[in-house]
This record gives sequence, C-alpha cells and structure tokens, in this order.
Amino acid sequence: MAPRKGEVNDLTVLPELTELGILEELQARYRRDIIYTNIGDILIAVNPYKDLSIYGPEIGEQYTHEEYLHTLPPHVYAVATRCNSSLWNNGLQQCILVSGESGAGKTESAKMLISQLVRCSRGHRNKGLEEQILEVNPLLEAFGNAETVMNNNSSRFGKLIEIIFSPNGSITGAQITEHMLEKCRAVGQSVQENNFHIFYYLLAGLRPEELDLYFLSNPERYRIVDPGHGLLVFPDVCNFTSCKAMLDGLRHTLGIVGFSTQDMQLIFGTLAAILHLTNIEFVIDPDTDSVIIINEDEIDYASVLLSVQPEDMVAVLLANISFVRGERIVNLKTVPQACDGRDALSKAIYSRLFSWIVQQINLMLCDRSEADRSAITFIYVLDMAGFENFLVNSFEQLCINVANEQFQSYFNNYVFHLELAEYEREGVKQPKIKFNDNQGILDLFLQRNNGLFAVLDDECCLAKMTDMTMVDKLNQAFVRTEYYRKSRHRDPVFTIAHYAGLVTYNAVGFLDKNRDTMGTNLKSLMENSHNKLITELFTSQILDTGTLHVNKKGRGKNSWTPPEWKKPHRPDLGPEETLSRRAGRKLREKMKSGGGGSGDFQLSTGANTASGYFRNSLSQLMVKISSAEPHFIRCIKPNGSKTANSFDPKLVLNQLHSTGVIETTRIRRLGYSTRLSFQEFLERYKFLVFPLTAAIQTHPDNCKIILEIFLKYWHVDELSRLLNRQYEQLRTVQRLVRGFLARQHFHRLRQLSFWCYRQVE
Ligand code: AD9
Ligand code: MG
Repeated sequence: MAPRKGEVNDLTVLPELTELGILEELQARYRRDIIYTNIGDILIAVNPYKDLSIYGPEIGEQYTHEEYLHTLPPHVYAVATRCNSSLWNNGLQQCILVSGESGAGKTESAKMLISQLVRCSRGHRNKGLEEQILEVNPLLEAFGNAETVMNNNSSRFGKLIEIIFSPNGSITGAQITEHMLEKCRAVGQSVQENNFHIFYYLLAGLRPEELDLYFLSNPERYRIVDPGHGLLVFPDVCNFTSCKAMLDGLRHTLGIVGFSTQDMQLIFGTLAAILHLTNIEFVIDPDTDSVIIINEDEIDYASVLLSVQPEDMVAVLLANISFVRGERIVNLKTVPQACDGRDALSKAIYSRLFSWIVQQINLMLCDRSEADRSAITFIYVLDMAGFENFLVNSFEQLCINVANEQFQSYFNNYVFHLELAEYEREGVKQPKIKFNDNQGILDLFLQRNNGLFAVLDDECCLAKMTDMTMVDKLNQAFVRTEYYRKSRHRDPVFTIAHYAGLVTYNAVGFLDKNRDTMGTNLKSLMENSHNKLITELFTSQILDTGTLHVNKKGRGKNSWTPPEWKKPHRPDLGPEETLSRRAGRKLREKMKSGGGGSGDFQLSTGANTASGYFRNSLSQLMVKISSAEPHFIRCIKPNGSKTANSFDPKLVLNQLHSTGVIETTRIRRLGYSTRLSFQEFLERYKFLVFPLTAAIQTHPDNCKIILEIFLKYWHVDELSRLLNRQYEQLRTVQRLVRGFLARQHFHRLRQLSFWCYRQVE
C-alpha cells in the first residue's frame, strides 16, 4: 500500500518522483500544518505564516540527540543538531545556508537554528553569552529590516553569523558579518513600502522631552516615513502603539549590548539628524538663478545634531569646492545634484551607523584576541535577502538577485556537480540527472572585464554617460546571450532571465547608485564634527567589501558624552536673507575670484563603486562558506498574500522548479548521499557483529564482515526488492521491520551498504 498523502517525511521515498507528486505531498502536509519535509539531507521549510506549537525549549530538547533524530519528524532543529554533530564528528567547519524568496522564512529559520545550536552546545554553558547571541536579533532587525511588498519584516541586508566553539564544545562567542545593506532605503522607498523599522519606533516611542531634544515632532512631517504626505503607515509588524513598545525593547537590547544611556542618545540623535537632513528641500531662487534651501530649520537641526556649523553644511550642500594646484575651485550644484549630495550624506551616515552597531555587537559577543582563533571551530549560518521581483526593480534588486544566483550556483555545485564528479572518480554508474545550471548567468554579471557589472563600472568613470547610454552598452554587449533581453523601445530598461524567473530592471539611477560617492566636502565636514560618534563613523576605514572597520579601541567600554544640542542662534542676516542665500552669494563671489566649473560631481573609478564593494563582499562570503561543510534549508513561500492556510500550487511549483527541488530529490534518491570512512563505519556499526568492547582494526575486511552478516541477517536484498518493485507493500514491510529497525535507519544503511561494498570491492 502506498503511503498516505502528507505522510512522507522524506521526498526521496515517494513512490513516484514527479513534479505533481512532490507538489501534492507538500500541499497535503501543509494542510496538516506539517511544514518541514526532508529531501535526504536537505530540508524543505514551507512558511506557515502562523504560530505553530512546534518550537520552544522542550521540543528543542527532544531534537538535541542526533541518534534519535530519525524517529522524529523533520525539523529545522534537526538540521542544527546534525550540523553540531558533524562539527565534532568530522572536525570540519560547518555552514548552514538558508535560501528562498523574499518572505519564504529564512530569517525566522536562522533564528531557530541559532537557538538550537545554543541548546546543543556542550560543556560549560555560558548563559549570559548565549542569551546575548539570541537577543541581538531585534536590534539588527530594527536597523536592518523594513516592510516591503513581499515581506512585512524583510531583511534589507545579508548576515553571516559565526558561532564560535571552544575545543570542549562550549560556545565562546559569535560574530556577525553584515553584507550589502540596502542603504538607499534610508532616503526613500517605493509606494506601499516602508523605511527601516527604527525610524517608526523612534517617532512613535520617544518621550516628549526626547522629541524636543532631537527637534522632532509629528511623524507625518518626515519625508522618508511619509513620502506622500498623508501616506504614513506604521509597519504591519508594529502599529503606532507597538512601535512604542518596540523602542522600549530596543533600549533594553542596546543596554545588553553595552550601550549606555549617553550612547543611545548619540545613536538616536544621529537617526534624528537623518530625518531632518532628508527633509531638506532645494529650489532655484528666481532672483539669483541659483539653488537655495526652502526649509532652513532642518539645516539648523541636522547641523546641531551632527555637531557641525550650519553655514558649513549649507555651503557643502550647495557647491563642490576643491583645490587644484593651490587654487580653490567652486562648482555650484544644480537642484538634482544638491538632492543627490543630501541623499548621499544621509545614506552614508545610516550605513556607517549600522555597521558600527554591528561591530559593537561583535565586540560584546566575542571579546577575545585573534590569537586563539586556531584552537576553535565555527558554525556559520547564512541568512541573505531573498530573491526579489517587484513592479519596479532597481540596482538593489539586481545585487540581491545576483547574490541569490551565486548561492543557487553553490547549491548546484555541491548537490549536482561535485556529487556526479565523485561518482565518476569512484567509477560508479552516474544517475541521469538534468539540472538548471546557472553558471552562464553568473558569468554574464561577474566576469571581470566584460561582465555586466564591469560595463556599469566603466560607464561610471565617464563623465558624459547617462543611464540610457549605459543600457545601450549593455544591449550591445549582451543581447545575444540567452539570459539578457533588451527592451523593445529605447528606454533604460532590460530584462534578465534569472534562475527564479524573468526580472525587468529599470536602470534609472543605476550610475549614481553605483558611483556611491558623497563627495569629499561632505565627508570632511563629518570628519571635523564635534560629535564623537560622527567622527568615529567618518574616520574609520571602509573595507573593500564596503563595511566599516571601526577602531576597536574607539569607544571601548567608556561611553561618549553627547554634545549639548541647542538650536543655534542665527547669525545676523539682512532682510530677505537666509542662510542659503547668503552662502550662495559668498560662493558665487568665490567663483568669480577663484574660477568655476561645470558643476559635475567628482567621478569615482572602478574599485570604489557600489558594484565593486558588492562583488568583493560576495566573493569574501563565498570564500568563508566554501571552507565549510554545507547544510541546506530551502524555504518556500506558500502564497503571495502573506497569509496562513493558503497554498498557491502555481507559486510553489515555480519555486520547486527554479531551485531544482525535483532534480535534487532525484539525485538524493538515486545517489549515495551518505559516505563514511571505514573508521566511521566501524565505529558506528561494529556493535551489529562484534562485541561492544572489542578493539576492531580499521580495515576494509572488517567492514565487509559487518555488511555481509548484516545483509544476511536482515535480508536486505529481499527487502530492497520489495521496496523498489512492490511499493504498495511497504507498509507491511515496515511493520515487519519496525520491531528491529526504523525505516529511515534501514534506508540509510541500505545506501551505506552499497557504498561500502563498492569500496571494499
Ligand atoms: V526576506 O528575504 O528577508 O524579505 P525571509 O527572511 O525569507 O524574507 P522571514 O523569515 O522574514 O522571511 O519570514 C517572513 C514572515 O513569515 C515572518 O515575519 C513571519 O511572520 C512568517 N514566518 C516565517 N517563518 C515562520 C515560522 N516558522 N513560523 C511562523 C513564520 N511564521
Ligand atoms: Mg529575512
């Protein structure tokens, strides 16, 4: 009798391996709230969008013993436990890669993995540290997550969490590496989306005296949280009331990480400065025909909070000032250029603040010298932003999707290429598997000299290039490749056939986003601030991955005293004169006396582009991951409406297709996914044949003895024939075997026996 629908814990034992069969099995399980299913050693997790009572310390405890895992239903906890055991059994670093579309459940899975890894850690338990590792999540999410169309709590950055173990098995620390924060969100977002959660927490949760301190008032006043004036909606994950509570929670977490009340004041003051900065509006003054600022109060507030002179702030927002051979060159900006400068500064402050907070978390989680790193082992958990396809896709989506291509390629390489190569090396008959190889598309993007990112970088270095001319170049270079489709009209749009589907990108703003430069004037203004946090953010080194490398001695354990934030007295301004009018006048005078220019931004070259940082960051990530033994979790999004109890077969099938689930099931079923050395095999199974205490030599002959006796004793041939040919009788066979050996155990040993037999021969 075939197994009932929804009862197959491991897809590799499905009687029929068809797309439909797999889909129906996942759907039947989902209906019964069974969201986890194995494909051999890979876990599929379908997002339930509701709280299920399958988590928590008690259930986690049941999953901490590897030897009993086969008796329990598949679970994300089981992956963590196996990973922990592999760390100690194989002596290799381990890595868990959680992948899936945006909203599929990666971040939630990653949190559960960490909590289970903490439970599994052996030896002396450092309770304080373990709690800290778990408690930093809300802090990271407050600054790094936002509500998007695809996910109410979408990670706008990738993170690699390293759990560090001492040789005795206890956790001695953790490190978080953040990758590719979507910093442009700090200055605006698409319709129906929100900015980073932290801005809403602040505006809802600050006490009245704090709002005064940071010169803040009604949330509706701030463009980046209320772009359409009246469109302000607090994120779904927290309405106004709960945003208040979130801020209280956040203060608590900041305290745990080691931030004092003064530090928090500096952090909140910096965020408030971004709210003011991004509110600044530029227009053309009809009298002088040059750019002025219409809401100078915001200049005052931002300058006070950033501890710089308002006059200096205005000057660097309105002009680029440079020195060439001792001569001052003043270039007045146009309105779009002034807006770009304002936004570039805000993005830089936000991303550097985020990096700095992550590094402070790291100092708390791992306050050890680099010297003893050789004596320790790691488990990495990777949670990246998932594949995205919005109505309008920009540079950020391109980077996120290319990162997802890279992880898909890594998965393909591990599950298909390496596996098949191993069979070839060992002379084993290769199963016939076709899979969706995405190496070609990765080449299209990443090839050093002529990939899409290289073309983008080249265009950024040329002064007269526009987004349209850049797309023309892309069309010319890639239109003949199977993954690139040019637009039918001459508009700055192109389409890529990604592994997960067609995505159309709108290239407007690509060049600016890629240049990622805020200009030296703005940077030196920040470097010379009287606010310690701001100078730390802007004098720290930026690594070639784009992350900030803070001076570890910087703050140390001492907090910085915030400067006094009082609204400055306006200098004596004549009638009709404003700060920006006066600054404009002075700048024009300087131009007359010292020369001028076209007003072009300084152009940056290849290495400092956003795409350069992205590529370095991605390749460093891959170096780390590739040094470890991988475990995969494939998260699946059941519907596009973010709701519980709804399974959209078409959407799920699409994901099964694009991520190669069907081929994975096939290779896991036909292949030899479990491999043990002779020594491991003997250690595990010698008790089947030899006395428990006997010292058995590591020799193939001893393995053979176990296999022969084992096979004779259990009539494995007979059973496997029954299993393969008369699947409907499996239940009877299971009943027969159950008294002696669980089915999974049997399946595994069967595979093992084939593998070892071949080696012995
Ligand atoms: V993104 O690429 O960061 O946009 P993720 O990380 O894949 O995405 P996330 O983990 O944030 O998705 O899950 C989205 C939402 O689904 C969560 O906010 C939860 O509301 C919901 N979710 C995900 N997994 C579970 C779960 N195991 N149990 C209950 C879940 N709800
Ligand atoms: Mg996420």
